[in-house]
Amino acid sequence: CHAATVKHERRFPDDFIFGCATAAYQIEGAWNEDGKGENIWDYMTHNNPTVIVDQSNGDVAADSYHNVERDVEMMRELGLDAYRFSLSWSRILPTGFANEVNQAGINYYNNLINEMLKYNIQPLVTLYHWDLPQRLQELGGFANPLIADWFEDYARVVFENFGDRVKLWITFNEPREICYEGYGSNTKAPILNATGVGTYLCAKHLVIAHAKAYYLYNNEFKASQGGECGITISVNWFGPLTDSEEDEFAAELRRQAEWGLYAEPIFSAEGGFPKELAARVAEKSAQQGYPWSRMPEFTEEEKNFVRGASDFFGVNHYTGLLISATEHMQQHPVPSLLDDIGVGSYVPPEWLQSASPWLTLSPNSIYNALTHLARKYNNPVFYITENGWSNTPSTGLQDDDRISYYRASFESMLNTLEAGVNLKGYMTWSLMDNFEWLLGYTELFGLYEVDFNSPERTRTPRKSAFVYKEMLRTRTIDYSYEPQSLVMTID
Ligand code: GBH
Repeated sequence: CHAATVKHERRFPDDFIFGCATAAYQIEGAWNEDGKGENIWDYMTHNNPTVIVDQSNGDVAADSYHNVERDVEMMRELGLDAYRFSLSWSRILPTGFANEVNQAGINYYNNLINEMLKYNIQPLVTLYHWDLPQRLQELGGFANPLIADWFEDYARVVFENFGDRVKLWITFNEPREICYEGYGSNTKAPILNATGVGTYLCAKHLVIAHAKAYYLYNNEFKASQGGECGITISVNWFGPLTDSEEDEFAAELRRQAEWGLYAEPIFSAEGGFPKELAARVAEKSAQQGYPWSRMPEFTEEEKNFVRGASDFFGVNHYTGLLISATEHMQQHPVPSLLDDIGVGSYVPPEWLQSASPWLTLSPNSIYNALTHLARKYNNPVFYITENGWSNTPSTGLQDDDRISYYRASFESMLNTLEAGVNLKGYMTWSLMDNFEWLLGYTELFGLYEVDFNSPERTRTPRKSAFVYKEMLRTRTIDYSYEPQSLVMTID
């Protein structure tokens, strides 16, 4: 019997969906072409350029608006099952409202979708990846409850135009980044910095907007179109620094503040905001002299409307932090989300560091995050809709750190699958280098390098592209695989 010599290779199931992700403002360019309206990133980068570290913007970006064929060719080179991209609201509805539909915008996305489908590449489409029409921002954006109706109108135009071919919909990309970074601090447009108030208002209105689009799809489109509609939330792993009860509770508070605020109303059995966090904010608000809690309440009707409103849980996962009740405390504005929870965070120096200060390789963090979510929310269908690693422009094509990171992610996903988590797919961030928000073009996440100095925005595969392609082909991790050359072909 040779049982002892049989090598057990861990493999992904054949129907596991592998792909790459991008977002409209970060790649499309053509910011004012063919009738596109202005969005909050156009507005902010044009009127307040110094907020971007290299004073750049997405006016041209990777120029994907003019590169549909090349973009799909890269997907074919990699052998992707799926490609996740986002729609630019103001390219489709220039005023933000559904009074006027821009046919040129519809045509661009039709061409992209049809080109992908020619080669059996499945579209996974995000309706909103941070680029709100500027006029809607002037009316309050996500601080105005009417955003739910405006978003529903937009979603209807989207489902009507693309739903015959798109079967996987994501309403919002990363509510935390929209609400906390955009409204509760100053690291995303519209940099409102309404600390301690903006985050919670936005959170409530956003999850209701999500639910409106979800029920619109469910009630009016699903029967004929047969797709699924979910939301993507950024879920990094926040574990306790020590195994003390205090640290465990501190980590739980941080999880509630980071993603529970958006996940709990939609995916929990009870609905509504996370309890411990809500209690904290109410208590602090009273101490601070507010006549009401800075965290708004849901009516029973709203709670029941939002609860259960998702066919799957999209997770953007990048990294982890260790959380302490007493150590590694930082200063935060008062009031603010982080002051409300008042916990410390720590990153062990031995974790591999990327070009982005916030991004390290946190061991087995996909497994930690997803098994936790699966336990908490009764094991819904999960897709990892982003996961990726940054380098600086000087790294060029030899991106060995990214390869180590992706291999670690694959190991952690295999652990996750073996634990019985209902994980169905995985998208890397990103197919190609792109405009990294406030960091401009100084931190790059692409499997393909983009030459931002060439008018053609030439795309060239990095070493990691070849390794990812091999992992997709074999559905496993071969640590000995080394690309012989960096010449890419379509197989
Ligand atoms: C994703 O967010 C986004 O969906 C995607 O658009 C983006 O390009 C990608 O990450 C890479 O960053 O600057 O220290 O204030 C991931 C979650 C949260 C990660 C905000 C970066 C910036 C923190 N992001 N964080 S900081």
